[in-house]
Amino acid sequence: MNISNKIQSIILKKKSNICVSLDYTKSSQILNTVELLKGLIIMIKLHCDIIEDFSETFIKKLVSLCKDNDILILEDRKFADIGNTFKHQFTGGIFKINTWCDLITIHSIAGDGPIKEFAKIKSKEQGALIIAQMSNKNNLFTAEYTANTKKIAKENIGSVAGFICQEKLSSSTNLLSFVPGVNRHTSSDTSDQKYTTPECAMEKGADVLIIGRGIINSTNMLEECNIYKEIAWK
Ligand code: 5BU
Repeated sequence: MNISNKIQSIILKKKSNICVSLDYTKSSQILNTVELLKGLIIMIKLHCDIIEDFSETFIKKLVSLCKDNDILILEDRKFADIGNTFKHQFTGGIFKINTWCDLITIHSIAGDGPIKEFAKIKSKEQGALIIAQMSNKNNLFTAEYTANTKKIAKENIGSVAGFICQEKLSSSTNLLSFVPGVNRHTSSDTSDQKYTTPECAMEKGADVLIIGRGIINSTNMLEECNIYKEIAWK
């Protein structure tokens, strides 16, 4: 099964389209939160390079927990370099992202080079999300850049599973829309993040909602996650 089909089948099975962004610095926080929310979410998003105690033992535990509970792992590495450097960043260093991720994020600023490289080295079930729009204020994305990014995605269906975006960008079931910057309580953070509500993101055609602090900073994560899940499912 390709990754787009797998995502859709998990969404239907778990009646959820929630990806929780686990922007924690300690591996135990990640494992504990997945354990708590495992029935409500379909995906977790990581920034592996902010985890202070990243280790092989941790990632093995995480992969096994996620596999047992139909949770996909998205590494939000935002690759943006030439194909050859991408290859080393994806497969090498201390993270060896290719050995544990289901999905990665890639910028299209370098053109289709990194995507083409990814297609060569990825496993059959891995996919890339291409960043077509961002949520924060003052970003440099333009309509033309987004249109060119859509073109790269269409030409690389199979390795590209969808977009990181703020609205639905394709009617193809092979190119899903993943929307970050979702929060039901606030419209911004103390930095540059801009939030939309879960209702608004769904109205604009999101397939998957990516929610970080809206859930992980809540005093009752389970309840809060369930509220997002129910709003989006409705
Ligand atoms: P938050 O806590 O819900 O604000 O976290 C949002 C996450 O999504 C965080 O990990 C960001 O790096 C990520 N993100 C984003 O917020 N906006 C974007 O346009 C992209 C990624 Br691309």
